[in-house]
Amino acid sequence: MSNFDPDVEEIVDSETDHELKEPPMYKVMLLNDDYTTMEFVVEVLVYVFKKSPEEATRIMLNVHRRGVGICGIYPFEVAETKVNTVENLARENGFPLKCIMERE
Ligand code: TYC
Repeated sequence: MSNFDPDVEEIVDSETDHELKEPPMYKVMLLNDDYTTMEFVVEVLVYVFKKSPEEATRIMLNVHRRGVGICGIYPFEVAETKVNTVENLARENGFPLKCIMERE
């Protein structure tokens, strides 16, 4: 009996491809809360996520209305650094702002 299974072959190929060419990407998201000021969230989006003030305001309002919103999509270590930077800035400024990452 042959072990050849075209579906398995396909999966192995695409996993190998993935590791060689495309690092796994992570969505970095802000969560809404009742205490962090809108101004601080906009500053974080400009400073950490390099958004224009207009785009930062749009993302902040989206998070404010919907509870969660995407700030950007990055490789693991970049995403992790941004999450840590946001949480450190929030803590230093006395805000409970939460930033999370999730594999794409
Ligand atoms: N809801 C906050 C307020 O009304 C603003 C806010 C927006 C907080 C986005 C966190 O990720 C956030 N001051």
